[in-house]
Amino acid sequence: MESIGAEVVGSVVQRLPQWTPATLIGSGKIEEIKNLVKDASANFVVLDHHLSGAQVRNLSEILEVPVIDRTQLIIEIFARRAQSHEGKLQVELAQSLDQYSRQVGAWHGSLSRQGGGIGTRGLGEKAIELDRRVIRNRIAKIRRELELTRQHRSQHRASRRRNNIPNFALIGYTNAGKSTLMSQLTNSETFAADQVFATLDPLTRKVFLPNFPTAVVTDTVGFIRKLPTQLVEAFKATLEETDEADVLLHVVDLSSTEWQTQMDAVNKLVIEFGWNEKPIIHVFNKSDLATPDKKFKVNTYPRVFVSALKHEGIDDLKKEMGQLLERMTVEVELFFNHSVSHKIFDLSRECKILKQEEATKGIVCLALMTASQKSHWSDFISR
Ligand SMILES: Nc1nc2c(ncn2[C@@H]2O[C@H](COP(=O)(O)OP(=O)(O)OP(=O)(O)O)[C@@H](O)[C@H]2O)c(=O)[nH]1
Ligand SMILES: [Mg+2]
Repeated sequence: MESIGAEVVGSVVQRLPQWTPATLIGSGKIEEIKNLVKDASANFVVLDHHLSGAQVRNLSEILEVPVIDRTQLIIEIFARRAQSHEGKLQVELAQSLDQYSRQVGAWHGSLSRQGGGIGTRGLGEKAIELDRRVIRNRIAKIRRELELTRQHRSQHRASRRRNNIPNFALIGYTNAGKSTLMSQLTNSETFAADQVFATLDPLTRKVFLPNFPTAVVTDTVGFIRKLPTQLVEAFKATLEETDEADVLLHVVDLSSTEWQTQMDAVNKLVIEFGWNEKPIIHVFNKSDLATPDKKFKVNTYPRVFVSALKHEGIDDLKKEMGQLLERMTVEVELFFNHSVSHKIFDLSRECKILKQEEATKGIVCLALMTASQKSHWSDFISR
């Protein structure tokens, strides 16, 4: 809540054995919340559950303050963080998709209120139909615009791919310390802040690893439990960047009391996005704050304990990253005619050259290559 500059003045919990269609929660609970709102002079109420458009309206009417649900709160946070044109477009798409789904709810709501089915279409419904068309058009327009920025991005990606530089993607629960770790790994300034979703745009930088020529690291948007589907679609571009990654660095905030739940939430999303085939290094961060006993509870490998803030364990992490890439490579022999010997310079920037020898008509190189590097250099591979 602090993320939108709000302060929590009270909270109530209700387990729902059954729900009330018009308001989700029962009238007793509503009364309790209403008193709480009055006592604390609260400005608005957030429900950690999905609400239909009709439920939002009904609850706001009864409680006499604006009511938002979990999805709207998260989109609101995203909206406040979005900096770039693309980030703003993504938020706009999420908002429109959310609005659209609520309109669908409103339509069903109005139908049930009229007590009718087919053949009882009222005036209100026509207005809603019009609204829906406007939103649908807007969604289509934003999608087109986003598609353009995506194409632009994939061209960038293609040029990076031309170099075949191995790519690590930082993933993890929001606020785990991905951006802080990114700047420690790449000796750069990356925007890190103690707020959820500080990073909305993917960002890629070079990292220097022991035993490996070049690799890049991409910082991404943080994950959360029950990620609203509207946001998954809207932030697809960010996720696509991770799609391309050779290795994932799953950053976990070990100091959080929720670290296991957060880790599970991220693991679930990794499976949902189909990234579970990728090698993953688990990075347990904020070890400066974590109690020592927590380390013993960690039984995930490969793993590294670090404190991005205090620059502890960063070299261990780099070593692990380098070793993993090495394990992903095989020895390949390449032959370069004298006329193309300048290519060896490009090769040396991408992979480790173990041996280089003059032959009569050219130069023979022995290099360590990843699968994608092998396919890129296939013309020169002699064995
Ligand atoms: N004590 C401590 N704090 C850390 C450490 N690493 C990061 N932080 C703090 O944790 C907060 C979140 O860090 P970020 O790097 O912005 O986290 P993030 O994962 O990029 O967050 P999102 O972009 O919002 O997903 C910041 O206040 C950091 O200073 C650490 O090792 N120890
Ligand atoms: Mg970040």
